[in-house]
Amino acid sequence: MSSPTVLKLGGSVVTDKDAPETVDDERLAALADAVAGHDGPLVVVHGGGSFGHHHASAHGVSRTEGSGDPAAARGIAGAMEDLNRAVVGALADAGAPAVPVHPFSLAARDADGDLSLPAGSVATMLDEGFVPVLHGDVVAHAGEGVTILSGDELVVALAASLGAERVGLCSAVPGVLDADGAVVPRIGAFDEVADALGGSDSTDVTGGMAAKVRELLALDAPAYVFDADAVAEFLAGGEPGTRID
Ligand code: IP8
Repeated sequence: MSSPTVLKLGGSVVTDKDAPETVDDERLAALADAVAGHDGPLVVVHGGGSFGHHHASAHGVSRTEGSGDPAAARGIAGAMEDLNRAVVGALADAGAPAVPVHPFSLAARDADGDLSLPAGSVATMLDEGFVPVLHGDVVAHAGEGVTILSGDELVVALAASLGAERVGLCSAVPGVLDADGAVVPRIGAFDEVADALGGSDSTDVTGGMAAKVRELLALDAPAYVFDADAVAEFLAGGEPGTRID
């Protein structure tokens, strides 16, 4: 298999984040057209948006706070399956050979929180010409029941194990922004953006981007952060938004 491209569609891009369990059909259809036009092996990962996050907070489950309640696991996993069905359906309607992959059935975390994600099934799907579509999910976590597995963690794990050629993160922002709100074109080391992203110890909102940049810097493949308008450019081999490598 030649090296695949890994593309994440952020939850805020494919859903209406303000309305529980609502797909942004128009935006999703436009993204699906861009994906269907791609030539070459491609893995798609999507986030939770107004599907997963709503159920995760209702059940008090996060990346570190687990739950042993099977109803919590079913509720979160079920909502994400619903969103995945919508994303796979839109990609199929646009002509992409998309197939669903549910990470809850594949992955696990050990007691230290480290993720194992066997990627053999995804690699074989790629060899067979499919576009596997994974999503943020719950994951069985030793000693915690289930915790949340984010789409970003999946992207990093898959890019490493599949030897990805390029990684794209499509989110609500046009790139990693500096303190003045301008897109940083290229990041080669965390120090270059530590101030703008709130340093290495911050958590939550800014910590999200800081943690993402750190993880993407650790990959062999170049990663790009861009918004929905730039997906076609990225898939055509262009360099939109922020390049991280
Ligand atoms: O939106 C979270 O994935 P993310 C998935 O990529 C759930 O952080 C289930 C909340």
